[in-house]
Amino acid sequence: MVKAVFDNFAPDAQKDHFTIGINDDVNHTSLSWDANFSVEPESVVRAMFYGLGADGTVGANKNSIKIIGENTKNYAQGYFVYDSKKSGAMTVSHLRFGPKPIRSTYLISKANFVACHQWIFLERYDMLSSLVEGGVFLLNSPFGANEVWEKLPREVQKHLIEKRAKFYVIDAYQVARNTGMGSRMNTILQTCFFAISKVLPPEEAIEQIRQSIRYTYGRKGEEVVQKNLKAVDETLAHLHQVKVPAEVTSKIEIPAPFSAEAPKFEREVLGAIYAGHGDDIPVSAFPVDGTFPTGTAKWEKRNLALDIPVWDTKTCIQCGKCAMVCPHAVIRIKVYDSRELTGAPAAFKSADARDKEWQSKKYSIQVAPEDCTGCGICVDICPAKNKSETRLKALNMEPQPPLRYQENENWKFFLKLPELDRRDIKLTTIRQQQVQEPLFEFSGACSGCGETPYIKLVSQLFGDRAIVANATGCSSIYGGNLPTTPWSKNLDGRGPAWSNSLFEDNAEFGLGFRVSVDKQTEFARELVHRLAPTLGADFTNLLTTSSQKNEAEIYQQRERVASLKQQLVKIQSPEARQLLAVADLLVKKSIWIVGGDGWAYDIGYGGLDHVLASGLNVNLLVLDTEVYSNTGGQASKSTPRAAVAKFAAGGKPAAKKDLGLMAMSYGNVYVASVAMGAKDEHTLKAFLEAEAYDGPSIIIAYSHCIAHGINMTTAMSDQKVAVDSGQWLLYRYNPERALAGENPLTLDSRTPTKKVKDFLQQQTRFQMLTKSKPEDAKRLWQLAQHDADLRYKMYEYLAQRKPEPVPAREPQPVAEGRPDVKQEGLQTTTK
Ligand SMILES: Cc1ncc(C[n+]2csc(CCOP(=O)(O)OP(=O)(O)O)c2C)c(N)n1
Ligand code: SF4
Ligand code: SF4
Repeated sequence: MVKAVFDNFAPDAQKDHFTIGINDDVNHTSLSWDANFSVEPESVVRAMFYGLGADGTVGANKNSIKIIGENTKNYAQGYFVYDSKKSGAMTVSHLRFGPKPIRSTYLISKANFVACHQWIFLERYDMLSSLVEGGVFLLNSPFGANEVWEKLPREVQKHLIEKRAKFYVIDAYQVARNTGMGSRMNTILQTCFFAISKVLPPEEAIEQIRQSIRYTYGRKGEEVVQKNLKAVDETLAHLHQVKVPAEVTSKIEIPAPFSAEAPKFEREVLGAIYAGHGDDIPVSAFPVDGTFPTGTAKWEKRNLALDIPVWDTKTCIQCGKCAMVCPHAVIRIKVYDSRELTGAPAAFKSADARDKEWQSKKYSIQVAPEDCTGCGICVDICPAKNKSETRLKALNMEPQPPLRYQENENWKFFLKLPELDRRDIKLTTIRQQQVQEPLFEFSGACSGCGETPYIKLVSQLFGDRAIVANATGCSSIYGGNLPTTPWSKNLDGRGPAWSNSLFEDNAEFGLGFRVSVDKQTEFARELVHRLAPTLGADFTNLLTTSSQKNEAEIYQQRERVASLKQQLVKIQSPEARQLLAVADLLVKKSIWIVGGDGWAYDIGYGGLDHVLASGLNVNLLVLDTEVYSNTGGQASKSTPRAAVAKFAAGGKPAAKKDLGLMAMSYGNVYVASVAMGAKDEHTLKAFLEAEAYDGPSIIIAYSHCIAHGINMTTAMSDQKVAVDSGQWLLYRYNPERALAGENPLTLDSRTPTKKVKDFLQQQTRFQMLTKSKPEDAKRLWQLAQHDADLRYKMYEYLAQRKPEPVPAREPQPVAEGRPDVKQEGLQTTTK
């Protein structure tokens, strides 16, 4: 839990300036705010605002503090409480204003103003328990003043009646839509606060908001300013007081945080944390060894989407692209026998499977309506147009609320349909591969995140035998932030094992997994050999030498290991007991070392380089957002020239570091540079090759991010411009090809057909400079074009070079203390 504190923000009488104290990283469990503290002077306005991460609530409240602190005699204070999930989690702003210095160094527990900026919170949090008698409740509601009462949960009605609350509603989303603000409703609700609370005379407050809009959004252009001003003007006409009836009439109950179907630990511990009651859980309730169950994000129904995709079975060409790009693994595909449709809900959709190899099977695409974030990426990427109505595709966004319950039933039915046998799925085409079950689902990444589709792909392809080392960054936050994790398991209980060590040592951490797995595999093989007289020569041979290079062979090895374990329990010997403990290590494991560019290019680079040089069989995945995304967008060595980022406010003066080229210089490292939105089949091929390569592999994956200042809905298809302009290259460097006498480098990008500026002008991170420093922007944009031209020519040259004959592969350098690997070299490491 992180709190930023703006304490006692008020004019300093003597010096005529303002002081702000910012106190980050305050662990709120160390503070107490029990009832004794909550006796505060009546003259203090105590307001709590419940918002959604990145919906602008916190920003608007900081702005309100400034307005009050600068323009009234009041002192102002703010605490901002948010968990460390990515945007989309709840934020609570605690604001105090009063005529005297505010000494309350704790959160508000008795508020006289509570604002709920998201309707969905009503069924998740008991927000009104902190409202004092006669207090105000402001609700952003899709229902008007006349109909809202019946839509409230019983508990909320009860609070409003018992506390004799003044209740106001506004459909802020509607005002935002009408005024061209999209879904940004922060200034609208801020206006409501000033209008109701009267901390300032309303006209004066509104003038102050107007001024701060001009100041804050001026850089973004007059159009943005005008939209915000219009939103403020329209607000008061849509703000209505609701007459609170005398009786509770609602039949709607606030549901338990996690469904009753969830296991006990998930319900009682993780569910309680999710509901905000983590401080009440005794330490004894937590796992002693720090391991937590996986597959828990599925209980956390965030219900964020205003609109969700709806499938048109007739228009769909069954390409699988929607499932591939979905950042949250929310849209899924299954192929199954028609008899499975018995008992399907009436609204459940299916079509005949089109793929020749799936003749006579049924095909369904289904969305989890309460897990979808409404990002719209799947619809944007869908290539199938409805011929009779060209504005429509095979997927179209439609309002979620009327579909929620029906699609929930459909989702539950869909989950029960059997998965296709992994051995029967052709992995080289997306249309088939995307049928694989994702074992990374419903992550709390920002809506539309560009990193998560790559991780999901790893989980589909190798998840049932993967071990993941995760560097700190967005991927560790949405990957394993309490209380839940999106890393999950299949029906057989197999799924990735995941851990996060540090930002700076992740590559070494993952290398340790490899070394440890190899050692245990070696020990298991040794024990099998010792037991050969009992197990039989053929079985011993198969168990210890199977190459396990595809799903069918892995399946066979799992069968062998299962049979081995059955035999071992009957053998009374120390070897048998020891082998039982390590027998699972006879099945190939896939080691993934995952992190962002801040880790890979900068802070973890030394370790990453060491791991690449080790020759050991690991797969490094660099989620390249070209900034430190998790901490708010600081420049890394990956940041391209001309981009504005923190620590590069005047535009990054230097070119992006070529990490791929550096890795290639070893000669024995598999290197790929991919951009899923530009060429998805290429991404798939690179992931398969990297994992199959018996040595170190590194994939550098272009990942769009909210930090780029882009339209996230079209971000995947916009990746094409990055590649078409030469700003991002697609290539694969496969040392196996060198061994076969071919050039190891394949340049998969075609000669650029667009200019770099076509890419740069799509993104605020580049455009900002054209407004603030046009001359610098011009120079840096020219240099960026030059960078791209040079890079393309160099890679073209390298890829066209006649290959030099390569001598037979030498044993690779290995870490000391690894005699097993030293003897046998690269070939012997297991995956
Ligand atoms: C040694 C160290 N320095 C700084 C941090 C704070 N920190 C956590 S995540 C992060 C940014 C990660 O950026 P990146 O690796 O690019 O991953 P992204 O968030 O973009 O996915 C930073 C600076 C840390 N955890 N450890
Ligand atoms: S709208 Fe976004 S989250 Fe929802 S299914 Fe489509 S891609 Fe996934
Ligand atoms: S990479 Fe960007 S979009 Fe994805 S979770 Fe991080 S900040 Fe959000």
